[in-house]
Amino acid sequence: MTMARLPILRYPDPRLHRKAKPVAQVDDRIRQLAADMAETMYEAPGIGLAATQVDVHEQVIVVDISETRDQLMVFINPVLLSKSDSLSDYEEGCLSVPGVYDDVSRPAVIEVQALDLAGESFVVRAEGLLAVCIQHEMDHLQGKVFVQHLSRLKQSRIRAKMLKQEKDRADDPSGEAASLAL
Ligand code: QAP
Ligand code: CO
Repeated sequence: MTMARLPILRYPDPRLHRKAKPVAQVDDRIRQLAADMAETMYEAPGIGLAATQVDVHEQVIVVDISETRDQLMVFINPVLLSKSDSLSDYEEGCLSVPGVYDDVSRPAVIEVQALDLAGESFVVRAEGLLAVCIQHEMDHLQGKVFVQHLSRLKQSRIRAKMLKQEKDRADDPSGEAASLAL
């Protein structure tokens, strides 16, 4: 299977707010999507990516929080079975919001059921960074970006920062020349 890097949507792209549909069948098309998403995540580099971020509105998530970058987890049609009452804060970031990091409070422990690449159901209990990452990526499938957990003031500052970044990239002729030279 040959893998490809996919373009990542950047906040405030309205397509990040679309709600993903369940995968009807775990077939080669979905396995290819997951492989391409993994390639895109590893190259970024990142620890999690949702299909929504590559403009595919189906319920697929890839996660790898290992230091060695060889513990890929794929969640298809993930469902939250349970969440702890206790919350925990973590400074999150997102490949769709580059350069922005802020604390988000979420349930500390979760239980998630999903399908794997063979279409088999599995359940995972997660805590710590894995719990944060799975919840962050499941939010993407609902059309929610982590900045939406922050205050309206912070959201409008982040939006302005991202729009300026986008403008600066468009105005930069060297970036253009560099990509044309490839
Ligand atoms: C979600 O995020 C996450 O701003 C995955 O310049 C993040 O992989 C879950 C990244 C934190 C739990 C904790 C962000 C890369 C990667 C950036 C990512 C950047 C380069 C984010
Ligand atoms: Co994200």
